Amino acid sequence: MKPSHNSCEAAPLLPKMAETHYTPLSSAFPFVTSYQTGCSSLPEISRSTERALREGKLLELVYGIKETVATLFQTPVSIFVTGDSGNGMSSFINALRVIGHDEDASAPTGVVRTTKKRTEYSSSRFPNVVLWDLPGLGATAQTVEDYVEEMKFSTCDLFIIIASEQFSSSHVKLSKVIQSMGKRFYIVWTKLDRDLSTSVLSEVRLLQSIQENIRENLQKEKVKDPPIFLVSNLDPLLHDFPRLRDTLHKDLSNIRCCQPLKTLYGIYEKIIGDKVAVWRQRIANESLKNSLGVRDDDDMGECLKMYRLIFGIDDESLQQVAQSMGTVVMEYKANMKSQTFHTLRREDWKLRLMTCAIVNVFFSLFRFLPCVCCCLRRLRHKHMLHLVAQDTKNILEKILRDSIFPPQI
Ligand SMILES: Nc1nc2c(ncn2[C@@H]2O[C@H](COP(=O)(O)OP(=O)(O)OP(=O)(O)O)[C@@H](O)[C@H]2O)c(=O)[nH]1
Ligand SMILES: [Mg+2]
Repeated sequence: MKPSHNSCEAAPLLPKMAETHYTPLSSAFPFVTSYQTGCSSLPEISRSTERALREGKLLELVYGIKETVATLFQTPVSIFVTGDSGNGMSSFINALRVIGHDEDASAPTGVVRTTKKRTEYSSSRFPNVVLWDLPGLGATAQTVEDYVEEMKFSTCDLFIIIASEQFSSSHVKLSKVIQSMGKRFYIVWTKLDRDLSTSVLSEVRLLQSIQENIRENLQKEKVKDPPIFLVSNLDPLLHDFPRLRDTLHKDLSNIRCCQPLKTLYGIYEKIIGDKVAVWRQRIANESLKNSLGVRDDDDMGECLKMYRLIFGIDDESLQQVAQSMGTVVMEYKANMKSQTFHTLRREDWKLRLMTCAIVNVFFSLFRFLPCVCCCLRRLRHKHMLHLVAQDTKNILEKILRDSIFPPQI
């Protein structure tokens, strides 16, 4: 008999998109890098996942999460490419798009000051991303504050600061301002081909000294370590370009998904909390045999199976989830305490204590005192319920993480 879920029904927790407010990122969703993003909307589809979770239908929940993530992946993202004039910003945009400087769609480049107003570019390699080529900072007498205002830095999701020849005070100031806005940024050192051809140092030593110089300058102004990439715009597939593209793809996923999915995880935690509260009431007030649908409410192994079924983390559901996520079930079971009653006891000292031999003897001795036995039974059940709920949260967190970055098997 499947346990009833009716009493767990509640109104949807997710407000309409326009009404949704999101808290800043925190360690509550540990898999994401903590930085502010421009994207914060959660598609309506995610509402269906709330219902699935309430009903303990994990596979339906996975489908909903996948649809949600697919929609979030289409969120437009703005990347600003900034730096001192002549550092190679426009050339970098062309290199990132892997197009030649003489192609029609390329950003104009030149030895004299070339980019005079913000211009947007796109690339099929980064769908729904706008790459903004900005006029260089050093070209005018304006302050960094005026530049930030004029270029509309607040509308940007991720910044790429371009430097070459020297890491100047303008680069440090830009880094500081962007850090204070809580936004993600990279430092990209260009014209590495020139450095390599003119330097007396070995290649390894030269790369090290450029990185160290950038880090020292930033540390003096208390700017935390951003990712640093050393490239030549003449070789868009060499040096740090592959690593840069990789990092960018990961950060784009984070920018688009982390805030909404963190919100979703918060909602799931609340639903699980509500479900636990309902079942605690049942444990306190009802006959467990009836509400759980078990033959013997002292058979902890059988009861555990029913609790796992209630939360949708039974073996069959986990198998289906793993299949749908394109991975093996052990991925989801590996860190799960409640695989069996034996593993749960092994992992949890409180449950071990509640079900140890002495307590069991006490249990059989006081069989004629139903109040005492009933009290102990309820304690055991409430604790087991709590442990299964905790496993459910961990599994949900993994599903959310895997839906952004699929596990490699
Ligand atoms: N050797 C070499 N030259 C580069 C590289 N990147 C850019 N350049 C050259 O540097 C000059 C300036 O490049 P741009 O991309 O126009 O620089 P920018 O920062 O956009 O400059 P403005 O638009 O004028 O502010 C051009 O002559 C480019 O060909 C590079 O990686 N290696
Ligand atoms: Mg330019």
